[in-house]
Amino acid sequence: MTKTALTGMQLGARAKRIEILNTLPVAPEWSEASRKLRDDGYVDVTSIVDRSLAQAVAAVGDDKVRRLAELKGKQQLGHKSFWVSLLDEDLVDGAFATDHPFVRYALQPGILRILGDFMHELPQLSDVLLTQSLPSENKPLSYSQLWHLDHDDKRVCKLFIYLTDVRDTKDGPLTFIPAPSSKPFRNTIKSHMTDDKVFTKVDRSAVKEIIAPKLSSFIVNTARCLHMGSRIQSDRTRLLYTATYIQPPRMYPEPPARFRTTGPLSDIERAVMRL
Ligand SMILES: O=C(O)CCC(=O)C(=O)O
Repeated sequence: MTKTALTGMQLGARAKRIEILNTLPVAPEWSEASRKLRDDGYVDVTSIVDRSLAQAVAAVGDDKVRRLAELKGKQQLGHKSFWVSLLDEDLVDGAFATDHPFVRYALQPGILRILGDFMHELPQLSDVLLTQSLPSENKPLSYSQLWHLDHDDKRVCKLFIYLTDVRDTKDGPLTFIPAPSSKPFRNTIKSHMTDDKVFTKVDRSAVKEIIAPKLSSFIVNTARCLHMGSRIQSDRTRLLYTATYIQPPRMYPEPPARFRTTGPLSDIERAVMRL
C-alpha cells in the first residue's frame, strides 16, 4: 500500500523515468533474460554482460585482496565475522565516484534494460559492494548465511559477479530458491531462517546453488527468492561483487547520496543514480 501511494504521488516522475527507459537499446536476448527474471526470479547474464567491464571489476577486487591485511584494519562494516567489506577506502563522504569500475558495471545498458523491463520502470541503483567471505569455522550460521528475503524495498534485484571460482559447496555459493517455490515465505516477517524452518515448507529439490567460475554474473530477485550464501568451508574464500537495484520510488526515506558525479554522465545514468 505504501508503495502504491508513493507511486501515485509521483506519477510525473514515473512517466519521465519510463520515457528514459524507452530510450535504452533493445535486444532479443535481453528481453528473454527479463522474461526469465520475471518467471523464475533469477537469470544468468554471463553471456550478456560486457566482459571487459567485468574484468575491470575483477582487477579492483584482486588489488583489494592483495592489500587485505591493510584494508581489514580500516573496515567500517564489522558486524559479520565471515564477511569483509573492502571498498570503504573508495568512498568520499560515503559516495562512490561514478567512473568507478563497480559503478560502470552496474550501469550497462543491457542490465538496465533487463531490470527496467522487469520492473516496468527505470531501476534505481542503490549500492555496489565487494565482499570477501571467509570460513566461519565452527561458529553458528548468521546473517546472510541463513535463508532470507531482502527487504530494502518491495522490489529488489541484485546483480552479482563471482570474482573467484565457486567450484563446489565448500566455496559457499550463493544459494537460492526460485521465486515460485519461495512463495510460502513471501509475507513472512521473520527475516533469517534455518534450513530446518525453510524445508518444512519447501522441498529441498527446489534449491539452486550457483556453482560457477570466476566472472560468472547473474541477477536474482532477492525480495522474492529466498537466498543465503557464504557458508565457506575448510580453507576456502570467496570474493563477490554485488550491485543492488530497487524499483523507485523508495519505500523508506532516501539515504545520503551513494554516488558522486565524476566525468560526463548520460541522462539515463543520472536518473538511475538519482544525480
Ligand atoms: O553471501 C552470500 O552469498 C549471500 C549474499 C546475500 O544474502 C545478499 O546479498 O543478500
